Amino acid sequence: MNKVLTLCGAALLMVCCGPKVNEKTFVANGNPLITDKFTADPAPLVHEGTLYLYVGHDEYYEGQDTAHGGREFNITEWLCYSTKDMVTWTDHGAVLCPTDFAWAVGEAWASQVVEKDGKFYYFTTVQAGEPFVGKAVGVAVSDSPTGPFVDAIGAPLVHDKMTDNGARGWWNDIDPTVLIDGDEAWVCWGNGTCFLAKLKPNMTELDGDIRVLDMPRFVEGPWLHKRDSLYYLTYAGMGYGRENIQYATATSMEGPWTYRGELTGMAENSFTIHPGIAHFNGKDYLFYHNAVLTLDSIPGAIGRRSVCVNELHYDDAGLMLPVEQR
Ligand code: FUB
Repeated sequence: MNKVLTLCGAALLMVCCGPKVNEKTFVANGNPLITDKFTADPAPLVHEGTLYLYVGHDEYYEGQDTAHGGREFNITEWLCYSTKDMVTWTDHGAVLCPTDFAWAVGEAWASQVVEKDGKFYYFTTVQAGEPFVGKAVGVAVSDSPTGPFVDAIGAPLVHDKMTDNGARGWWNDIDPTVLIDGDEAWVCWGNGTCFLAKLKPNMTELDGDIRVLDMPRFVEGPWLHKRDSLYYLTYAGMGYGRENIQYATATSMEGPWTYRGELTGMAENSFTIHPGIAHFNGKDYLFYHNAVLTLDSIPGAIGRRSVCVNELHYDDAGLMLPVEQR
């Protein structure tokens, strides 16, 4: 009996980030959208009349303000929120943690969740241990948008040895975005270099070569979406000492891509910015983050950001109009 109880306890401990029983609701009151936690790297998913929003939980630690080289970020769980009207939101808590990947050794960076054939695939950035080393792209899967998610592969989908060690080296394999386009699925990611590959129908293997897209001033945080027959690649580009959001369009995922310039200015008080785009209830939205929130007297900073959302508009030619952050 004791042995059974011990095993159950161990199993519960191993499920770090399952669905929570104590889901809370809150009413959005402008930006930042989430005001009881620092949050970053928003990734919306619209599914059956609900918008799910996945974010990284930026957590404060002592010494953070003098850290650098990626250590200024401390994200040990990914959170999920949902809404049916962009006003009332449900906080589902942490739905995935890096500890849910046996090969991970550290924290969590940006992600995107997509749905295919009733399964939800969480493409995310994980710090990998030996033999992979460096930031890697992992995939977790669930039957529900709020988890529990489990590692779908048992190893990274993309790791450092699979891509050129160009700009940023060990952390160029971050920030996956996935577009499902009919029978095809594409994954794009990168820091310093913008990588693109096809996914096999199982969503857990690359199909063919990894390509490099030449995106002007590309830094990180790509986001793929399609509207009518136009493809959009929106990303955090280098602005004027800090990142802003820029984008390119193409009439085919095979390219060529046409650079369309800046979509936003730089985020207030934040070196980084990170786009997430969704069409929901007849409107278009751009999610991003800044760092204006102060929590328990701890001010926002590079690793203590806040997710925001503003409406997005297109012109008659399908180009996205500049978004004012407010
Ligand atoms: O949140 C950590 C990193 O900061 C993300 O992976 C980047 O996109 C940037 O927002």
